[in-house]
Amino acid sequence: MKTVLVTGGLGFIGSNFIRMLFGLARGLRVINLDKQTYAGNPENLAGLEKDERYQAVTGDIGDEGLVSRLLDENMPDTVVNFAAESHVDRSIDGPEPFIETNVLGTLRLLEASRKFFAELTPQEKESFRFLHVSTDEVYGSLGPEDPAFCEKTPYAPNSPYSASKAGADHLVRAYFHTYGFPVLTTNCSNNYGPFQFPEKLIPLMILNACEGKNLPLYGDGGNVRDWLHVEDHCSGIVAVLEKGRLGETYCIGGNSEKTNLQIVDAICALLDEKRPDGAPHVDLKTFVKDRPGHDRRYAIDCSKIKEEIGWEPRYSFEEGIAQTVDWYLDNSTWCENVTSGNYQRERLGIS
Ligand code: NAD
Ligand code: TDX
Repeated sequence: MKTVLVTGGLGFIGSNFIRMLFGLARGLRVINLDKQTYAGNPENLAGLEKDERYQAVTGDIGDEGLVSRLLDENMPDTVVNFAAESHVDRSIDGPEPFIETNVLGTLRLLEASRKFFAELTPQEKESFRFLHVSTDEVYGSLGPEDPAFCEKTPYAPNSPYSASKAGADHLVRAYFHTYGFPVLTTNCSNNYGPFQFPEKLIPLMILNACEGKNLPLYGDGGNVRDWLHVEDHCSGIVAVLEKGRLGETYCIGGNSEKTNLQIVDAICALLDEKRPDGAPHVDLKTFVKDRPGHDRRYAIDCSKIKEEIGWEPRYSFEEGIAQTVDWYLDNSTWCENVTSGNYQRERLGIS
């Protein structure tokens, strides 16, 4: 990798990925195309603005003209697509932006990239990669005794979010089979770690608990997710870019299945120790109305990426959650700017 076009790099995973890339290779250039939706936070990459290896572009992956111009001007050898509407609850309230960005946006990004690829020299074609970042949610929901999802599991998306990601995955697959466009797809489990927007379970619970607010558990709190530390996810993506077989998909998981109750209990226990507040934090747990169509269990079998590529997660859940709680406690300015909406002031032109 020499020049990488990253999309959605101001979000949670994309920003962690860009920081990891710069840590891996000094000579690398990164162009970050991000629409700066509510989830795109320039503070996630604070300090990089003046780095000449980094260029931030505000724009939409669905703007094919803009994507074509960025490709022609920068001649990347790698495109990594993180850009998406990513929150299941928002997709239930309003599915359309999910189709716009996740399906149509991905299509236009693919189309611009395919046309760019067609004009490359044979040598440039050899090293070009388009990696699409997807989710385990496309496989639907598991029963308690079912084997974990793997690359052969049939698609069965249950939410507008997962349906839109499934649509994008199918387009990516079709571009390989129809046009010979060099794609790779990764389907990962629930990420957690630094810089995650506090609409998602783990940061929401940490910040609510710190403020003495209720910790809302949907349904009976027994839904299971397979938690993957974001650094492990990003190292998995790098490994797939380096060693993955074109046209293949790779499942990336954390080998850490937990119920939502176990997650909240773990966070509360850590906060009792690090931020004692009189009463135990678990007293804030509240059971609320369930999410419609709430998938019961996700789990990933990562044998393929382990056997073919040699990747496996490094973080245990206990290590990862302690590091994550510490990060939120140590980064109160980032947290305040996110919860107050201040991180959007510049974009919205508010002085
Ligand atoms: P995020 O919501 O934190 O960030 C998404 C980013 O994409 C934001 O910076 C946003 O501004 C940008 N964006 C949105 N629409 C855009 C558009 N039309 N054009 C350009 N940029 C746009 O998401 P995340 O949690 O970092 O997830 C990144 C990717 O990983 C997504 O594709 C998501 O589906 C996938 N994924 C996430 C998880 C998870 O647990 N967070 C798990 C599996 C897969
Ligand atoms: O307040 C809450 N209470 C609660 O019980 C929230 C926000 C969530 N939950 C539950 C719902 C899920 O069972 O916690 C679990 C995790 O919820 P989210 O953090 O919203 O994640 P999930 O719906 O599992 O989807 C995430 O992982 C897969 C990401 O948001 C997706 O982008 C990714 O594809």
